[in-house]
Amino acid sequence: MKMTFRWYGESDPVTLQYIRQIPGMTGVVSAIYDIPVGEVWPLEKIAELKATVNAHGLDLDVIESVPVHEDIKRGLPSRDHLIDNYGQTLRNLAACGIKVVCYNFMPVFDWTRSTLAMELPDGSTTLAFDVAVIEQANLDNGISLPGWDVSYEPETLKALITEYAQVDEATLRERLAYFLERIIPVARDAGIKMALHPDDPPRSMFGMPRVVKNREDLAQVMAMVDDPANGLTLCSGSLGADLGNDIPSLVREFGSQGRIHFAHLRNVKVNEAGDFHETAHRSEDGSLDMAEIVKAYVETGFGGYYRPDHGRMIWGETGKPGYGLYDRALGAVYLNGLWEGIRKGMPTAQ
Ligand SMILES: [Mn+2]
Repeated sequence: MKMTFRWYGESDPVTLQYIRQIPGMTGVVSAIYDIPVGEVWPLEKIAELKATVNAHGLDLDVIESVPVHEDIKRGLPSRDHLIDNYGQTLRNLAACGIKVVCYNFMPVFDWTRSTLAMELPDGSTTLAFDVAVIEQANLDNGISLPGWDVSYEPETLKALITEYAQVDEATLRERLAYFLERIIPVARDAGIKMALHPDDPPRSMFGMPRVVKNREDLAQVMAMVDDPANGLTLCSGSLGADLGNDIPSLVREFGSQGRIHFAHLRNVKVNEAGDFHETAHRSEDGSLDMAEIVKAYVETGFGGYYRPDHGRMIWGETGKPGYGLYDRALGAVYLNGLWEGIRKGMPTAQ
């Protein structure tokens, strides 16, 4: 398996040089951020990004993410053209040597938190989700979410959420199937593995449907197009925000089928009500047993890409919430240790 780190491009305060200095780091996952969603990513821009990353001694094999245009999730007639564009983007990525594309199929918000800077007892800050705070926000008193305030005009957002609230899970699932039936053959022919990221958090909000939130959902998506190119980004922190999701068991089930192409590894502290906050990666700090998760990857012979996921803000660092350098680097080193310890304890495993 290959350890990677998310990098937000030239504007990211975490530089490629710093990332390369993290022990065991082989590459970054990144994206083209200045092309409007739905347009084809030009070959030259992808090649330029790849060359920049390679020049720092790192690989760029994984794209996170190529966003799915909202019209595809809304099932509008414009989706056919947008799916064609998505396919062309995949061909261009493949031409530049990209192997895996992460994406998600969440309506409107591709992650939701009630705060981006909850203070922990040690003075670090972290992203958190408080069910009551989210449920208080509704269309009548206005929905304003940290991290999303500038993404939509209030009226546009209200109309979009109202529309989705009429859509049931079965319908959203049909729209995902429509997308996959057209995109997976393109990905397969191009040599790209598609890796669907689960819903973050894995629950319905504001009456909108969610279809990638538990084992049953994942199995349904895999069956929509039964092809190894139709795979998963198994995000422990997203799925782990529902205590009913058994992450090691999901890794074993979908990993043994060769359907996990990208692993996000992070820990969350969750309570029975569904409130959670993100913690350091260590098992003792959160609700997930990270050693059991890594063990499941080792035992299923996982050979794909993985990365430490969000980190807290520590040591006075400022920057993009969840994506500072220090705590993610600590997470990477911790994961390296788990991986080495577990592998060496099992001489027959890869
Ligand atoms: Mn994730």
